[in-house]
Amino acid sequence: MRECIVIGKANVGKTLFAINFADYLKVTRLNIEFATPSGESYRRVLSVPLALQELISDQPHHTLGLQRIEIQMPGVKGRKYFALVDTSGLTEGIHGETLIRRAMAQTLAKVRDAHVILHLIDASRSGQVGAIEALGEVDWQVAQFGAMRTGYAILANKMDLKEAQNGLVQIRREFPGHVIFPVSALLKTGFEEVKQFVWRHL
Ligand SMILES: Nc1nc2c(ncn2[C@@H]2O[C@H](COP(=O)(O)OP(=O)(O)OP(=O)(O)O)[C@@H](O)[C@H]2O)c(=O)[nH]1
Ligand SMILES: [Mg+2]
Repeated sequence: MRECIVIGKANVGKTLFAINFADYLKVTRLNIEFATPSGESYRRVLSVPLALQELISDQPHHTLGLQRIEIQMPGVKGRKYFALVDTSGLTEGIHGETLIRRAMAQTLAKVRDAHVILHLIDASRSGQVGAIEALGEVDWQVAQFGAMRTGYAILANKMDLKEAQNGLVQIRREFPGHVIFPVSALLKTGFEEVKQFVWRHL
C-alpha cells in the first residue's frame, strides 16, 4: 500500500495533523497500527475524539514509534487507498535516550520508501524566535532530501497563532523552490490543498 509519511521535529503538531487530516478525509474510526522502536506492533481502533485525547500532548516526544492509519480517500475520480504514517519527532544531533534514537532511526527508514512526505514545521515558533533558531539543522536536511523527489511538501503549521504569519514569511524565505502549504492542524485549515497534493502524488 502507498504511504504518506508525516515527519518533523517534536511538538510541531504531526499527530494532531494526522488525526484531523484522517477526520477531514471522513475516517470516523481510526484503525491504527502502532510499531514501537523496540520492534513490537499492535493495532487499536479509536474514535477521533479518543485518539485526540490519548495521542496528543504538549510534551515533546509523546509519539514514540510509527502510527499507521489506513485511509480511503474520496476524490472526484473515485477513491484512493493509502496509509498515513505519523512518526516520532526528529531531534538535532544524537539524542541521549536510546529509545528516542531508535525511534528516529525508525522514522528515517520509513521516509526512504514513502510516496508522499509531509514535513511539518511550527510556523508560530519560527515567527517568535526567527527561522534560524526555530528550524534545526534537521529541517534543512529533510528539505534537501525532499528536493530530490516529487511528493515532498512543507506544511507550515499552527497558522491559527498570530506569530505564525511572520513565521510563514521566514519559512518561505528559507526554503525557496519547495511546495509550502500553510495549515492549522487544530482548525483544519489548508487541508483541501494538502488533500489535492496527496491525491496527485499517490
Ligand atoms: N494552536 C495550535 N496548536 C497546535 C497545532 N498543532 C498542534 N498543536 C499543539 O502542539 C502540541 C503538540 O502537538 P502534537 O500533535 O502532539 O505534536 P507532535 O509533532 O506529534 O509531537 P511529538 O509526537 O512529541 O513529536 C499540542 O499541544 C497540540 O495541541 C495547531 O495547528 N495550532
Ligand atoms: Mg506525535
